[in-house]
This record gives sequence, structure tokens and C-alpha cells, in this order.
Amino acid sequence: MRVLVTGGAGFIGANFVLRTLAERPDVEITVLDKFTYAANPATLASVAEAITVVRGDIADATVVDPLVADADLVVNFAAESHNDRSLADPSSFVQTNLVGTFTLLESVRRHGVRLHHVSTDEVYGDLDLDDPARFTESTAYNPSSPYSSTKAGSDLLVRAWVRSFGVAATLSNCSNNYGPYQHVEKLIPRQITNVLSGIRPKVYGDGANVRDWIHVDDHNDAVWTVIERGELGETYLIGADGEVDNRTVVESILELMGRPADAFDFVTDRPGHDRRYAIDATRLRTELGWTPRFTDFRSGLADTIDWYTAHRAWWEPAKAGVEATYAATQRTL
Ligand code: NAD
Ligand code: TDX
Repeated sequence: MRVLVTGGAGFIGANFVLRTLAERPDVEITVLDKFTYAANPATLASVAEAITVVRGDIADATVVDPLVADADLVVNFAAESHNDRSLADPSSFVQTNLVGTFTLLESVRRHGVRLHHVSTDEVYGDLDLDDPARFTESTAYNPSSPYSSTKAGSDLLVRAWVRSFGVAATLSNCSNNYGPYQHVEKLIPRQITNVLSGIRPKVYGDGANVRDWIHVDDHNDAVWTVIERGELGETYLIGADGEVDNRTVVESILELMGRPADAFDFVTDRPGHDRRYAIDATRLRTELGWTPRFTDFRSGLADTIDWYTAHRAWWEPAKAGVEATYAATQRTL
């Protein structure tokens, strides 16, 4: 099977490539990635001989079309993915997440190729902290940020291309991922690498915001489950019952790294900051038989701390720039 992995040099896409190579010898992989700031070329260096890597933009039909024509399956991880950046400058989010997805859809339509579109639970907006509800496949879309609204728009394009043009696509909307190779701009790698760099971790606002954490390998196993057993045209939510508030995440990192649990700062809140995400993955579990393997968040966090501690050369070049950008807008409360 020939699989085109768009965004395959980013955090989740690269973990998908590495795991697929290790577990599915029958799969031939081509990565299409623009290599934005979010892609670290070192991530796929160890498998360079085993895959084809094309540097290009999913919004460029002249690059996309021949690659799609040669594939049996396209898995679309490519996106601008960071909420804080989308607030500073939304333009690349509209271009990649909307125009890019449109370009892929037109190409899979032209060539009759199967697509799996990877998306986020943020399309559903947020929940109150004391709301017993969780997101399901029938929750109404209500995105808050330029990032989540462009992901919501990309999902709606996929659904429309399924219904109007009979494109063979599935969708999945996953909660917050953690694990190796995640960019240091994101909460967990930022705080681990802060501690490793002698910088105090930074918690936005009051730290009570809740995210539903899942290990990246569990997400990618679920993506394969949907590809192999999902019904065409359908959406599946992916989550592993991992709700934790941000303050607790940061306190756990500090404790696991042998620091006092209160050795962090509260900083300026994110504008429009979603309060809580929570996924009900019953459909994926009961209809498709998926179960997560990383069910102990604290031990997954400990493994992630070990990974960043052992891979300083991978993250250190990006660290100072990320912290300088944050420092320009965030002050200690
Ligand atoms: P990431 O930012 O780490 O990686 C994105 C990759 O896409 C990078 O390699 C980047 O170079 C590439 N890219 C960006 N614009 C491109 C373009 N125009 N053409 C080709 N490549 C381009 O993001 P991630 O965290 O790995 O997220 C991957 C996907 O999963 C995204 O669609 C995101 O919305 C979704 N998702 C992420 C999470 C999470 O917690 N990180 C959770 C749910 C869903
Ligand atoms: O320094 C920080 N301090 C802090 O308190 C950072 C970077 C974040 N936060 C908070 C904001 C969020 O409540 O932590 C939470 C997680 O923040 P991010 O890592 O930026 O992730 P989030 O905004 O929740 O979005 C992530 O999960 C869903 C991914 O970046 C998205 O791509 C995915 O769709």
C-alpha cells in the first residue's frame, strides 16, 4: 500500500511515519511537508532511506497532484497547529488549513484516492469546568480561535466533498497529544525544556483550564483503526479519558523533575482561551474496537520528560526563539 503522509515531518505525522515503518512493512511512505518552523528535519533523519520525502505545500496543486495520483491513501496531518500563533497572525492558518485541504480534496477527487483527514476536538469549542458533558460526534461545531475555526472549516470541506462528489474520506477529531518530537512551543515540551534550561514554567491565567491528554502513539493507532475499519464519510472522536488541568500538568512535571511543585509562574492568559475539552470516544471503542495503551498519564509524562532530557540537540535550536516570542506578549501575573 502506498501512503502519502502530508505534514509527515511534524509532531504527530512523524510519529505516524516512524510507527508505521516499524509495524507495517507492507506500507510504502511518501511524506509531503512544507518544512515550516514546526518541522524539524532531524526527526525523520534515521528513516531517510526507507521513505520518500518531498518538500512542498499542500496548497500547491502542481506538487500535490502527481503525488496523490501515485498513492492508494492520503493521510492529512499538514496544518498550522498552534493557537497562540494563530492569534498573532492568522493568515497562514487560512491558507494551509483551508486552501491546503481544499487542494488535497480536489486532487483525491480527480484521482479517486482514499483520504483520511486528521483534525482536532477544538472544532467543538469548549465546555464549562463543571459541565458533565463531553464532546461526541454529534456535538455542534463552535470553534473559538483562528486555528480551531480553520480546522473546523477544513472538516466541513471534507464532509461536503464526501456528500457532493462522493470522495472516499474519513475524519477523526482528537484531543491534546503529548509524546516525543513535539515542538517546544506547546505546553508540555515548553515546560519540560524550561526546567531543563533553568527557566520557570509558565501557566496561562489561573491554570484551571482542562485538556484531555492522549499519548501520540494511541492517537496514531486510532488513526490506523479508522483507516482500516471506519465507515467512509464518517467522523470518529479520539480520546483516552485523560482530563487534567494545566496547573496539575505543570506541577506534575516539576515533581517528576525533582523540583518544588510551586516553582512556576502564572502569566498573561491567552485571549479567548478555551476552558475545557473532553472527548467521549465511545463510538471508536465500541464500533471499531480501539483501546488506548497509555492509560497512566503521569507515567507517559515521565517517559516524555526522559525523551526531552535525552534529546537536547533536537529541541535546543528552537528554544530561545520560542521563549523570546512568548516574552514579548506574556508577563508574570
Ligand atoms: P505540527 O505543527 O507539529 O506539524 C504540522 C506539520 O505540517 C509540520 O511538519 C509543517 O511543516 C507541516 N505543514 C504546515 N503547513 C504546511 C503546508 N502548507 N503544506 C505542507 N506541510 C505543511 O502539528 P501536529 O501537532 O503534528 O498536528 C498534526 C495534525 O493533527 C494537525 O492537523 C492538527 O490540527 C491535528 N491535531 C493535533 C493535536 C495536538 O495535540 N497536537 C490534536 C488533535 C489534532
Ligand atoms: O506556556 C504555556 N502555558 C499554558 O498554560 C502554553 C504553551 C500553553 N498553556 C496552556 C494553554 C492551553 O490551555 O496549556 C494548554 C495547552 O496549550 P497548547 O499546548 O498550546 O495546546 P492547545 O491550545 O490546547 O492545542 C493543542 O491541542 C489541540 C494543539 O496545539 C492543537 O494543534 C490541537 O488541535
